[in-house]
Amino acid sequence: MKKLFAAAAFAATTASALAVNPIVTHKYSADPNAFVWNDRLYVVCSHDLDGQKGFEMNDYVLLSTDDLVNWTDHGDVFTGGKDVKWCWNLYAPGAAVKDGKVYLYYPNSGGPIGVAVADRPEGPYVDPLGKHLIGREMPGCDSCWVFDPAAFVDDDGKAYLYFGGNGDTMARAVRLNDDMTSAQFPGVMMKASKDGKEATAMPFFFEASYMHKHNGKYYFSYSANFPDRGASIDYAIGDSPLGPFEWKGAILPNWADNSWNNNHHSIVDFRGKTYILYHSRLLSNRQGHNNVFERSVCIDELKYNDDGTIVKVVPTQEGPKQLKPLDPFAANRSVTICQDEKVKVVMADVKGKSTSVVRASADGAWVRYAGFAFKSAPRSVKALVRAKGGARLEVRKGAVDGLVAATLDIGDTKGAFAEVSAKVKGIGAETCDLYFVFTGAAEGVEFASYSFAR
Ligand code: FUB
Repeated sequence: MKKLFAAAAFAATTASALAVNPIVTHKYSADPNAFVWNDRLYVVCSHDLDGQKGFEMNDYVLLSTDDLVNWTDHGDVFTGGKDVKWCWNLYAPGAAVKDGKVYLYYPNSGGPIGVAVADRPEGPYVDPLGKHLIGREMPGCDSCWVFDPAAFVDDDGKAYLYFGGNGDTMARAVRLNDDMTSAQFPGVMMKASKDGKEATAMPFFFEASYMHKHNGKYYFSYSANFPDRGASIDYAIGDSPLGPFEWKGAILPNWADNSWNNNHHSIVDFRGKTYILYHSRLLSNRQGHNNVFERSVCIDELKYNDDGTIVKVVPTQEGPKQLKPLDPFAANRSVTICQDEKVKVVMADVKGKSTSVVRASADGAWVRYAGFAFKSAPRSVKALVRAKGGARLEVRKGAVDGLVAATLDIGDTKGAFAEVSAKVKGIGAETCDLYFVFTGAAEGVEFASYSFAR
């Protein structure tokens, strides 16, 4: 009996300590560009396709979080050929928030770069120019690759766009005008001194430009080349957004799970701490694919030394600590997920509104929600679901094979979303993770939201 109890307790602890990197496990995501909107952290990412054999991406995925552990998948928010007519092959995006609007900068693969505007991170995004904003033909923009745009808005409101790739003389920047949709030319070449020598180029620069500010200093970071630096994320510090800069080495050396893969990052302050988001092959490796084109976004904390240099980041599978618990009694979206298996997130019409929902179509498919704070014991749980042919949804505590706290029987909902509910047993006033496990879901269940009641 003692042994059984110990095993259960162990299962519960390991369950909550399970990896939260990568931040999304039901799809591949890359090139994370993070920004804060209404005190929530958003990340717009390239959307690597399952099994892709090159960079075939055609849309951007939007993820967001309030606690750094459970991430909302808002679905694809910007699609080449649809939201923008002249651009199909979407490589790394850059986003910026200014005066209550979100500006999205996007390259058509290796260039040129366009801009789209929205009133909120989820879009819809409108391409106001109908053509590119930055091209190689523009003065001072003669980079080999006019891509990987990163927008930076300084404290004085002045904005800049960084871009370029494929060589240490290829990093470029332009000033953006106040409208954020036009730029001032000529562009300038980004340079940094190294070992006290005069700055003639950006040492080892390859791609993935990024700019952030800390304590009045400007940090230009980028993915360095493969032969010299193994695609590590390097950085240089300066006193102004356009330099001069001094090269400081690696922020994030490439790690074993991402060896021989490219990398792309962004750095963001959120609720008093700084985080770096980057991609890696971690998920593809776990699945045994080891596909360099199946990348996944990860997050870790970034710290500074007293002299302003950055403490090298050691990538983790655990990621940062959860900032706040989930409220089980609130109306929770099914797509705010810590981890999952055998599910997809798809768009569905839920009560007249197109929204992202979880779709399970395999037996044993599950979704993990981490860190609920039950202030009192729940008596029931309800979920909004749509199913063909019926299925069962078990709510399990602490682990995928943990205690069954509730079983929701889902009948055929005849094409519409319908509410199902069940009694809850075995959850007290406590903090725990919950796993929603689907059985008999072969014909497909869509799951939109849930909440507990006392
Ligand atoms: O995702 C396609 C390309 O790979 C990006 O534009 C580069 O930064 C690299 O991450």
